Formats: sequence, structure tokens, C-alpha cells
Amino acid sequence: MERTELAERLHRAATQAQPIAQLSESSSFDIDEAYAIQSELVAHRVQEGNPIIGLKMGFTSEAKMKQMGVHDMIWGRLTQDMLIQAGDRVPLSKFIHPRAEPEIAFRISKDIGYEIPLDELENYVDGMAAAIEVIDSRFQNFKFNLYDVVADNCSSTGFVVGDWHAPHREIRDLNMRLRFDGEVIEEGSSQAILGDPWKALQAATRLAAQYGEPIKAGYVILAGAATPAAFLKPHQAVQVEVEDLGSVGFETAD
Ligand code: OOG
Ligand code: MG
Repeated sequence: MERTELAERLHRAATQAQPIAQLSESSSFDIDEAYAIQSELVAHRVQEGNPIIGLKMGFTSEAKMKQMGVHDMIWGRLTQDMLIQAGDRVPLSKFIHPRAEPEIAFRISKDIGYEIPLDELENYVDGMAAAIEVIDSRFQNFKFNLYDVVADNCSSTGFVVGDWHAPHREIRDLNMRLRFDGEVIEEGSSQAILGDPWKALQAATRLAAQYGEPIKAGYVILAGAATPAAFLKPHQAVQVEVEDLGSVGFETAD
């Protein structure tokens, strides 16, 4: 079946760190099929012993949509092997063309199987933190359309989360900065994330329910980057600071 073949192609590209042509060059599929391919792709990781430990939202900010030329919100799955420990040295050879971006993470306290209204969401969250997502499109030149990127699990490849803070409702205008070796590379406000990062979490509850992927207690949900992403180079200190939520970082290696 084509779906199985496309999922395998993406899985191979990720594990071998070898880019492939956009799927949309040779296949045509709709958004539901794109999510079905993603689901099969992630099933390979799960079979290899890396369970799903969270979800990520993508293109929740204008800055990201503009950078990548895709104008719809997307979501993907985070698996155990993607988790980077704060302060780790991360070899870049296992990636194709990795980029980093500043994010806010939520930690889920109760299983969720349906969309939660904005004013009730706080009852399902027991922590929030500064985070960095590392993205690495499996497509040549980091170029894709909506369907390609959804099938490719939304370019997800790694994430690191800072110290957890007690959730608070008012996070609509927190300064967010991405630094390489101390220098500010990208700077923005949490406002860029749908006007309020809690709205990204609400969208995650809606989309997860719609696609039959229950959100479980303990999951980490990434709200989506507030600024464009920046390419990583070896031997850099990568850091994200979020006002009120502290900072988190890692180092890159060859
Ligand atoms: C797709 C992933 C988008 C975000 O935070 O908006 C994303 C990409 O940019 O390759 O993770
Ligand atoms: Mg992201």
C-alpha cells in the first residue's frame, strides 16, 4: 500500500539522516491521508521502543508560517527518543539540516479525550516551561507543502524542556529569545503564538480528539515557535529564555 511505503521512506530518511524528495512530487494525498502516513511513520518509532510522550503544535505563529510558506496549523507526535536533556551535548551528524526554535511547553496532568474549553484548560496542566524544539525536515532543502510536512511528523526531531513552573493563565506577552553562543539570534513574544499559547494547547486538544490520538497525563505539549527557526552549527551553545519561565539550553557537537 502506498501509505506504508511513504511512511517507510520517511522513517528511513530520518534514521539515515538522508534527505528525500517531497512526497507531493510523486504522490497526491489529502490532509487526512497525510496524518495517516504520520501515524504509520510514528508507529515505526514506537515499535522500536520509543513511546509517544507528547504532541507538538506547528505554524501557530505568523513568523513560522511566513518562514516556511505553509499557512495552516499542524500537529505532530513527540516520541521518547526525541527528548534531549538540558545541558546535553547533541551531535548534529544524526540530523540532516537541523534548526532550533523557541517554544513554550505545557505538562498535562490528566488524560484528555476531547476538546477542552480555554477557561478549563488550567485544570489539565500541572506545569509550564521554556523549551527548545529542534526541527529537521526529511525533505531536500527543508522545502515542503502542507501535506508533506504533516506526513513527516511536522519536521520534529528533538526537544528540550527547562524547569517546570506552576501554570499560570496570563502568558500572553512573555519575551522569548533564542541565543547561539550568547548572541540573540531570534527574539519575539509569546503573543505571536495564536495571541495566547493556551490557545495552542486548546487546539491540540481539539485536533488530538479529531484524529483519535488521546492526550495522556504526563504528556508534554509544545505550543509552536514564536519566531522563525535558525540553523544549528556544531560546537554552539543553544539557549532559549522565556520571561517568567527561565531558560534552557544544550550544546551541539559534530
Ligand atoms: C514545521 C514545524 C513547525 C512550529 O513550531 O511552528 C513547528 C517546520 O517548520 O519545519 O514546529
Ligand atoms: Mg516547533
